[in-house]
Amino acid sequence: MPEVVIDPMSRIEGHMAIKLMVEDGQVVDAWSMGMLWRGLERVVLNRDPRDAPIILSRICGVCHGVHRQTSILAIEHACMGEDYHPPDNAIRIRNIIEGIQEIWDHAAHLTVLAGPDYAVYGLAGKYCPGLRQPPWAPPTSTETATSSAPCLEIDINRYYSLLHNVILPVQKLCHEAMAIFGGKVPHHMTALPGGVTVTPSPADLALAYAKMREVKNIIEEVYNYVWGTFVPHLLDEHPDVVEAITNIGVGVKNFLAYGVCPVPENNYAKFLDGGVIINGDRYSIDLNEIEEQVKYSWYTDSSGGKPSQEPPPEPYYGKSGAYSWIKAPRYMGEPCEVGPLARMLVNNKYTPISNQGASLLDRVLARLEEAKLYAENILDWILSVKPGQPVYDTDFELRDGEGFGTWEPPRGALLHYIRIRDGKTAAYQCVVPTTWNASPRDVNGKKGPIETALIGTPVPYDEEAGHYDVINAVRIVRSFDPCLACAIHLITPKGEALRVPVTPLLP
Ligand code: NFE
Ligand code: MG
Repeated sequence: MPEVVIDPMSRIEGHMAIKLMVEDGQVVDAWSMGMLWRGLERVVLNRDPRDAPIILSRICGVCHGVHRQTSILAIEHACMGEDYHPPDNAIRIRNIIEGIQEIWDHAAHLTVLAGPDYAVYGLAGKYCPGLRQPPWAPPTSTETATSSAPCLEIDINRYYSLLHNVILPVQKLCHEAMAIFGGKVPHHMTALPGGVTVTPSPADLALAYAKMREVKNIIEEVYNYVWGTFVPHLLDEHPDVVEAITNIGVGVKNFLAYGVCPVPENNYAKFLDGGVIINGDRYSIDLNEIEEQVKYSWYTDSSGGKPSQEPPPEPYYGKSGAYSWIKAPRYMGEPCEVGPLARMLVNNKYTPISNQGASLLDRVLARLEEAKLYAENILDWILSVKPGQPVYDTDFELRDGEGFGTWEPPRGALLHYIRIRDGKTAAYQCVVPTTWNASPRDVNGKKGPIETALIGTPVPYDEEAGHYDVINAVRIVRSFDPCLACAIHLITPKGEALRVPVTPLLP
């Protein structure tokens, strides 16, 4: 049976590879592989716990703020207990930073991480001749799509126009606004256990408000175009395309979200709530139900377990049967999809177009839904900051204990766990969104969400080009917005360069 390997898979954000088994032009099996080994969970051990948020922010240059935030929440829980809240102003400023991160990041997805897959190729699975771009390179042709290819209205010129007139301005405004609250971007530096160190003046708030109002207007324009023109056009004129993109990329149909952004004005209820949907049933989150498995990961078998009990990850490259540096997190033993679609479904804020409850198209549209939600609310959050009121809790004290931080970065549910002993970090674990979505098989052989989503995808053999056309498989993987830097988060603790072949023998 033909094997098709897509490697590298991600445009930026670490090294991912996908292996497909193809039969009769369809994917019949799939393997998701994280091909980089990093290691920040080990780097923070035996250090002052307050180093952890600063070091762990460097897990990723894309969702940088979220690891700092989640680490801070874990430390606050460990030191001050489960019900601890820093001053309301600090919570508001942290929420604003998160909201801006979400909008910026969803725009990045459209800009480089997934957008070109739709601009350069037709939606129905055939690519537009003359517009194919080599991997990792900018498009070299500016020819418009031929009318014979099913490209709808999307072509490379429209993509460039979208990029220059919509997405880059949004990203620029977002970063300018985030720097007002975070001091700099990426890796903002104002949040710390006990609060934040920034005291925005009324003029700062007015400037941030003006920038984010502009962002809101642009996001709303895109949203209105997509729902007012693009989707109706698709449904009316191209039912075959709708059929195709709502029937592929369905996934495991289990969804998990921890919830995010406690709102002081609403008794600290989360702006987006947490919950888990397994086989259609809804549960509240119980962190004890989470386990990271390593049967198919390049770690020693004792490296897995519940996040509060796992030892630091011990690499075992070459382990028999293993094929990824990513672990396999499971909830009640089940693989779960995390991310915008999971959040929107858990919060009843999105109704899937696919009658299967999830699809490639639904994952993309849920991300847009979430961008609009943040853009609408962030203006009120900026207005809610009260200049002159405290931003730091002087009663915060570093104490021994253990704690969880949970949060919702753009790509989904994020958990950090810390144990503090004798004033030092004695144990640390991060269970990261892409670890869930891009996970390999588990002890029971259950595939991860991306692996499952790929099954059944049409991968026709292109006689003329002499290879399989994998664009739909690529789109499905990228609809999860994978970030491998986040998913693996490890470097060698001795600071030595570690060399491994990036295309090892596969099982
Ligand atoms: Ni590197 Fe990240 C987000 C986190 S994904 S981007 O969003 O945490 O695994
Ligand atoms: Mg981890």
